[in-house]
Amino acid sequence: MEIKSTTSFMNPYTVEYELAEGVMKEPKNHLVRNASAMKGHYTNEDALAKLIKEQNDPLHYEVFEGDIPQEYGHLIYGISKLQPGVVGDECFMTKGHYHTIIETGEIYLCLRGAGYMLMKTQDGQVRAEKMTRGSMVYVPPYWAHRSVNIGDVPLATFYVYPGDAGHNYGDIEKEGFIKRIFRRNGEVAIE
Ligand code: PAN
Ligand code: ZN
Repeated sequence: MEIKSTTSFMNPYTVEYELAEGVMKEPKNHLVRNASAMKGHYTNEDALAKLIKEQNDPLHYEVFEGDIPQEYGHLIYGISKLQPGVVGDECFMTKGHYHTIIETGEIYLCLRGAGYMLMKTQDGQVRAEKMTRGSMVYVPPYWAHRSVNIGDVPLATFYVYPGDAGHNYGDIEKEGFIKRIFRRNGEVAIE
């Protein structure tokens, strides 16, 4: 067996999920982003500052991940769990990113909650795919992606993407996503 320098050898293994709750049992990595990590992303900066102050910088979203080498050939998988809520009237969302290797896609399977996968290309195309339990969104290569929670419970998605993809947050911090998702009197608006 030839093992290439690009791709570490690993033994197969199994991970258990609590599918109804959207929980990965015994994740190896746990990333937490509180509301303060979202400065600059929402339209209403004052509403975000108020939320951070009044609720003592509450949890915004978490990522639970397996311990997979960030290498060509491997597949990085995990659960993204985004809290419900609004900043002003804009729905809670993740920062969003392009992959550093932009020719890499991603699969998202919604396990719990309701939301959108908001996507954009560098030349300004925008798409929003609805996610409810059982929806799988294919994020093709070249599309930046951000999850948005439009519901009242956490939005939990299972994702998998190529190990060497990497994350480019800087361009989204500069460009934004063009469209935003709001909730007003129970109605969802994409504007
Ligand atoms: C996901 C995201 C996760 C958190 O694992 O990283 O949902 O969102 P942000 O990365 O935008 O903070 C993914 O798309 N990985 O490539
Ligand atoms: Zn991604």
